[in-house]
Amino acid sequence: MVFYTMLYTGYAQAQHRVNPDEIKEKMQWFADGKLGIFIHYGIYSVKGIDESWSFHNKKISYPDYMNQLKGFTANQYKPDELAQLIKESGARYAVMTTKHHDGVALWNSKYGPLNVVKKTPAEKDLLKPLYDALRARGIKAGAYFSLIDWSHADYPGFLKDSSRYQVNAQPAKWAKYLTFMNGQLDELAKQYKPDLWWFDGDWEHSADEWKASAIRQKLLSYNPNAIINGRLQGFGDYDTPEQNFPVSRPNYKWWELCMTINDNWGYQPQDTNFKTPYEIISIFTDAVSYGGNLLLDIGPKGDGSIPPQEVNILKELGAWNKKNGEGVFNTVAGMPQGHYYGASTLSKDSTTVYLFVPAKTSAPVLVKGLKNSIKKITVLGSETPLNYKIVGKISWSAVPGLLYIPIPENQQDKYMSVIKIELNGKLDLYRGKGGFLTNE
Ligand code: JFZ
Repeated sequence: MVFYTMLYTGYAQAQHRVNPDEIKEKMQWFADGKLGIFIHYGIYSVKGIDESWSFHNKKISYPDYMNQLKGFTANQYKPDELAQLIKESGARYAVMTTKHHDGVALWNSKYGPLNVVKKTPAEKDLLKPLYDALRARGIKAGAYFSLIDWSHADYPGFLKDSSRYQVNAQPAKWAKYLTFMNGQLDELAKQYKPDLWWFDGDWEHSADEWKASAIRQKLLSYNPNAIINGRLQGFGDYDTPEQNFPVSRPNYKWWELCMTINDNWGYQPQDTNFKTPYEIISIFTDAVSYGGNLLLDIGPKGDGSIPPQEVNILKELGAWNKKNGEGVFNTVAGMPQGHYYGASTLSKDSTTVYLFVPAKTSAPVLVKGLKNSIKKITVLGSETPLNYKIVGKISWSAVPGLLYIPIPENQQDKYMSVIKIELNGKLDLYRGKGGFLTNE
């Protein structure tokens, strides 16, 4: 069992109450999986406005926001096709919004009337068929769940400048909310058995107020192998540096960058600021080289169809993964900075280094401080061994020479080439400051 009382100060907020040694086994698929697809689907896609925040921030009135219920048909929602697209992208897991801060549940919750089965023309459970379709393809199924429910009469928060009550003034009301919320979590746990819980909105209340420890314990009692993200006030298993790309390698053992494919989480027709496949691949490989995952978000339209630009990006990413995935999936974080000016990963047994080289390059790639002798160098997608040159090796010094690898143009990937360096033995790096007398 995981224990909660001890503070692991070396770890980030997200998992500072969880001992990483005790969750190692259940985290393995996540560590190996590297790529997840995040789906923000909800009534906000009808008008194409900010998910929940649009009424909270008073860009639209609450009644007008809720009017979107009437237009939410989901009549082009095709879970099998969506799961197939996710499979094609190369992703190993998917996280679906089961309920956003607006409180609209995407399943027929018996707790409260606000769900798409009871309140929208969609009149169907959107979760079950998607989770089934994902699992049929070996993709892990995750549930995004907002702890915040700005629509619920027993929830304190509502609009940005008005709330219903204060928790300490009305503890019984807050207890009622927690009963409701936990009821929904029980339903999700029993009916859909998520492999991963992606909580959101923990910032509105403390761990004590949420009873975060009890939530964690409860969910793990349903499924001890469920993974919990880092937004449960310290009771999660991994960290989520949202949108912000880390420049130095995060300390925590497991982390995931969640990122929109354009500028918004949900569908917004005016937002055509899509990231290019190259940008996404470079961000993805950079995250992986730092030991992290990418959770790439898409936003289906109100009718459930996926915008064609998003389909295209996922397919391009998938084609790249198909050719180059060996350097990404089931690998571990790459060499520390200073050896190669770019992203790298290692095979689990650390006898192979993968270098990520942006296309197109005419200059040879440089690796510094590699003590191992080299067995073979190839570009993923080709069997032909590459020539390489060791420069500046002084025969009587322990300091390794510089490895230069020219990449033939006809073997370069259109987005990002992956250079596979097979070593004799496990990776052994010279980390010294130069000089010729010592190894230091
Ligand atoms: C939250 C949601 O409010 C948002 O609508 C979306 O669902 C996203 C995935 O998560 O937004 C956040 C949450 C955390 C931070 C910023 C926005 N944060 O930690 O900086």
